[in-house]
Amino acid sequence: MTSPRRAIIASDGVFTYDDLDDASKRVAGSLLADNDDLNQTRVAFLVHPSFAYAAVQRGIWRAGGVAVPLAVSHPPSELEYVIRDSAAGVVVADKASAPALAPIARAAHARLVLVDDALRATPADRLPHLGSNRRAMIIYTSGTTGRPKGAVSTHQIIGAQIASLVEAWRWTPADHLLLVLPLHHVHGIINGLGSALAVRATCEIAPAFDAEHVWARLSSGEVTVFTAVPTIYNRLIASWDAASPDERRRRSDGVRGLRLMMSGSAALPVKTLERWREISGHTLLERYGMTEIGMALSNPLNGNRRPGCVGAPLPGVEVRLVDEAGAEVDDGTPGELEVRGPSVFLEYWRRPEETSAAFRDGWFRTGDVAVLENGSYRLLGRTSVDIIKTGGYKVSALEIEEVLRTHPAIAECAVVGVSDEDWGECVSAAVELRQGATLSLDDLQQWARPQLAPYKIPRALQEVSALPRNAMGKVVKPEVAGLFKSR
Ligand code: MLC
Ligand code: AMP
Repeated sequence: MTSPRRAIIASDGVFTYDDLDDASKRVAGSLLADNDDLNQTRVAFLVHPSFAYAAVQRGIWRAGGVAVPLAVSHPPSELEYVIRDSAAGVVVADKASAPALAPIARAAHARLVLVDDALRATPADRLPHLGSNRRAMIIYTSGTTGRPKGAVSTHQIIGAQIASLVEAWRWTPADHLLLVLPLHHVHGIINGLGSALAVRATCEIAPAFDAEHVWARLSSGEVTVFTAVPTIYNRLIASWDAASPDERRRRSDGVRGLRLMMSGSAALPVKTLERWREISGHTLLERYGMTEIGMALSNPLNGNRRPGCVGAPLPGVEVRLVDEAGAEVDDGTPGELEVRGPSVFLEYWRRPEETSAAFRDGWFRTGDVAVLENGSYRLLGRTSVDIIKTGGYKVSALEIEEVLRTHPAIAECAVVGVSDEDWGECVSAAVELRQGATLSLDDLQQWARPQLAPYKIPRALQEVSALPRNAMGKVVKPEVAGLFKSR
């Protein structure tokens, strides 16, 4: 007799698909209490990457709720923003996050549920019928205006996003994914956990990224699929470089056995792609996606993966490149990338105007500029200078500036992304100080820590007597970025 298929391997144990079914029914039972259906109540949850995370996510869905994943790395002020903005009726916390979440949930009049209690609850005996057009998930994402917006997807949209990847990358039940990404963004949620569980493969979840642990697992011969951001590959390369010759050989021999290694969420430097190929024998499959659309473009599973390019549309996805007036451009001419199809999100939560501004004639405007060259798209940049990608995280310069302006020493500031080999871009702040004030980078970072996620905290600080401005008085961001590059 074969042993039952392992669904999840994580720090909280090894679990089968039956275990996951049972645990998610218990979570649903706990969430439903005396109700038949959560009727799209938002359930914000902060559960470290683990089996419990998957059980809670699925339990919320089975109870008819909308899953709102919270970020493990976020300080209380950012957690509170998401809980309030999503108007969460329930907040689910694991042991580590309960102390921070309890007062926030209380102040927001949301019911607090502890994961351990939910996993021990009586399984729901009757689960609601879930129409596929119901809202299922809200992922918070930074944009060019204001604070992060909640991108809403339905069960149908999530299904379409996953089905496209399963088809393109030929996921099968024999796959074994090593998942090291945070679970509040699509890369980890859809490309990782969602795809693996959709085909009943094994998903091995690391509590956090650790280069030595990842190398041990990649060279074990058990893992078949790995997906990560370029910064993670840079870290793995640095770890390989630091290893002994024997260890390097062992790692390189072991990693060759994987069937698929992917990179995304930020541009993969050609240097990283080439170095990884030398070390592992794999040409990373680079693909392009976004919170609002899931994945849109991918290099081929079989066939030529072109360095510096993100490939062609994934199954079910339509893309076009347009000029500023919305007219399609010719091949070889740069244009803004627009996306259409069943995997595009429904709306920004309770922001109808921003939702309608994000679409043009039914096409979602990504804000990314690309060019089509010999059938493969190459990304050239973004339409806004105020979006920064650092370590694969998207952050809004404007949001950080709003916070920095509340610092008592800062009169005015401008935040930019400065290119960086390790992080892609580094959050950097130029500041005009108030008369007589002084400010060190270290002091600024300490001060910002309770208010901003670690990846939003400035890594470079430049004091200026006056920010560079144009004739209209608007800060010229490329010139601000130049201040850091010239240092
Ligand atoms: C953290 N640190 C940073 C930083 N982030 N420094 C500069 N820039 C950043 N962006 C600092 C911390 O403050 C800390 O400093 C030190 O680095 C270690 O922090 P950490 O939190 O432990 O970082 P680490 O684990 O090393 O994180 C690196 C990482 C992580 C690459 C593993 O950034 C990560 O998981 N990125 C993936 C993000 C992701 O999944 N994006 C997908 C979005 S969806 P100190 O001084 O305190 O030691 C999307 C769509 C798509 O984009 O297409 O996929
Ligand atoms: P997010 O909003 O966090 O989902 O990030 C989406 C953004 O990440 C996209 O709009 C792109 O700017 C960027 N991105 C994703 N994949 C790639 C890639 N392969 N190359 C360059 N940029 C990418």
